[in-house]
Amino acid sequence: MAGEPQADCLFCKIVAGEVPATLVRETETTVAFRDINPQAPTHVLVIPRVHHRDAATLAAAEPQIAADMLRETAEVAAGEKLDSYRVVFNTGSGAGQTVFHAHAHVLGGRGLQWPPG
Ligand code: IU
Repeated sequence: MAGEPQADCLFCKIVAGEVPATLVRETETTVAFRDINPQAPTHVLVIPRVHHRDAATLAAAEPQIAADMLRETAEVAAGEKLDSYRVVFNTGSGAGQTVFHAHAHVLGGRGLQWPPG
């Protein structure tokens, strides 16, 4: 069921503490941790505790938690002392989404090109 933990979801396991992650921040509704394969000096993922396949699905089903996730990206950036940073929601495999639990990438600490690849 939407929102319920999924047994085969890596990020649900991180939320449950069953898979280790380097945590950066936690709130009642979100968890932020360092990406295992960082693409910038700061590369943190902010995820909702509830399971939805992507950020759009989360926003449609639980908009307050989507807002919490977005607010947390700014808290992460402030905590990392980033003046400039990028927030990315890869949505769908064609856009590079590989983990189908909603997440925001927070990237910073180097110059970022536009348009992205
Ligand atoms: P994507 O937008 O779905 O591609 O992002 C998934 C991210 O999860 C990706 O950047 C991976 O490096 C990251 N990740 C992780 O941090 N820890 C893991 O155990 C696995 C993936 I698998």
